[in-house]
Amino acid sequence: MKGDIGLVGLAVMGQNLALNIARKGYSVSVYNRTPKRTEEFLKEKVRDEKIIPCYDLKSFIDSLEKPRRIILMVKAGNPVDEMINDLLPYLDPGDLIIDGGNSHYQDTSRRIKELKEKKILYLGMGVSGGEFGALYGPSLMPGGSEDAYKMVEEILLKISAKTEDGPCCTFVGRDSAGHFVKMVHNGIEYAYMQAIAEVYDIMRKILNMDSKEIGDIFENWNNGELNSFLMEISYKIMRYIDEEKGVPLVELILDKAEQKGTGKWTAQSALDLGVPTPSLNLAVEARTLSYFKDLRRDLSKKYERRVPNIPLEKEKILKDLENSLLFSIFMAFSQGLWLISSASKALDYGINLSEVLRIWKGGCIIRAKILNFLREIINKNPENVNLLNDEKSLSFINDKLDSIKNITKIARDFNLPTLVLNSSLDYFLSITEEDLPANLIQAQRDFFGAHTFERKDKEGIFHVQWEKF
Ligand code: NBP
Repeated sequence: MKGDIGLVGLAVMGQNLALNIARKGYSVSVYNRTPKRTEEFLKEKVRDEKIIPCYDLKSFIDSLEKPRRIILMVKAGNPVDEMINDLLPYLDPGDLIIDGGNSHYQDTSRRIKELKEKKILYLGMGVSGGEFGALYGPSLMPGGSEDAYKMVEEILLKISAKTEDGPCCTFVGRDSAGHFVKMVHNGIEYAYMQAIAEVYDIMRKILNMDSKEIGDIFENWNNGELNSFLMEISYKIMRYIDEEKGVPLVELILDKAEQKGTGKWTAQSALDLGVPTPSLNLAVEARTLSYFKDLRRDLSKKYERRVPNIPLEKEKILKDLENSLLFSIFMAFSQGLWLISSASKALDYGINLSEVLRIWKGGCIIRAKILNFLREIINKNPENVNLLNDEKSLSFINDKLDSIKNITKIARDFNLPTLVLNSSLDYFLSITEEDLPANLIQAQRDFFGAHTFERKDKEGIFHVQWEKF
């Protein structure tokens, strides 16, 4: 038996993706740098799936149908380059490598160029959905050359998640478009998670709700407009009881958030491309701040906070919290899509935003009911780079504006940080304000650096001597 497709890297994602492909009727050759992992995979996970274990690269390559199609699911960064270099001597022109890891999009661009010279096709493919998604249907974001995509389209469509709008896989765009879109997906994911966490903080510390009660409210929200994977797992987390201590496990988890870099890359690329994404950026900062647990503990003792005696209407605050989450999530998606659209123009990706929203509807971590609403807005005017620029958005946002103002004010009064909720509101207030104080910034720049300025009252570029030396 020959392998229809090969997969390298049998950690959690690779194992599940291999099983998913094999369960769709394909034969899958697998290889892992450390043979023990392949042996364990075979023993513990593989049943009657057509999996061909290979323990050296030559037999792996020989086991594959030509032209060869090989998915890499190895750790992002150097391991991808090392693996490509190890594979190259065995490959023939026309063979295809697909990097399914979270590679930086600039690495993917470089690899596409390098491999094109060697006549090897390459796809950079974002895969979202974690281990469950990889096994039962991920959201797949392949980008590169369309010819390369055609070589694996059938398999990718079959293994991806399905919604009423079709399989959650499409050819995202040219060059590193797939990994760029996956990166921004993760940037939005950071903001989405942080917004939920900030709302949770207000519920537990200001409304004095316990985890079970918070779980019930989250479940209730999940049945409405906030329906989403992240809302669903959040209410399930609230109900999970630690066997040893008999209390909700979430209350025992140390408040230090880890990160693997895709959120930071999103913020960096937004800064490079000059697109405002404060909600995404502040979500990264929130994780970084959380990491300084010891310092926070020490400083919290020095700067004691008084709890104000303000009357609270719990039901109203809960409604405002639900609205604030919707508001912030809308802003996170709006910023992320603006970033994708700018990158698509700057890097000539040719990305279709409606298609991106469609393939995010199932399988991935940011799948959410709100995507239908966002897609309607994009479909009305595909050139609309800013989702706020729409009649439907206008009423959606106006309905929630008082709520987010109220919530961010209450959080301030009670000394609670709400980086993403605040930045979502400030982003909105900035982008919808005609007259910003940037005139003073320009004057200051011209004062100390002769950087010049434009004027409202006449055309031209100006500089004045603000002070006699
Ligand atoms: P990891 O990111 O933990 O990578 C482990 C795999 O990389 C193992 O198979 C390991 O082989 C292999 N590897 C390493 Br490390 N260095 C190597 C090298 N120099 N040459 C060859 N192989 C090497 O695995 P993962 O969590 O399954 O993720 C795989 C990819 O998918 C990553 O890029 C990740 O960011 C991305 N991703 C992960 C998730 C998720 O939920 N985990 C979701 C979406 C995307 P070994 O067994 O010999 O050490």
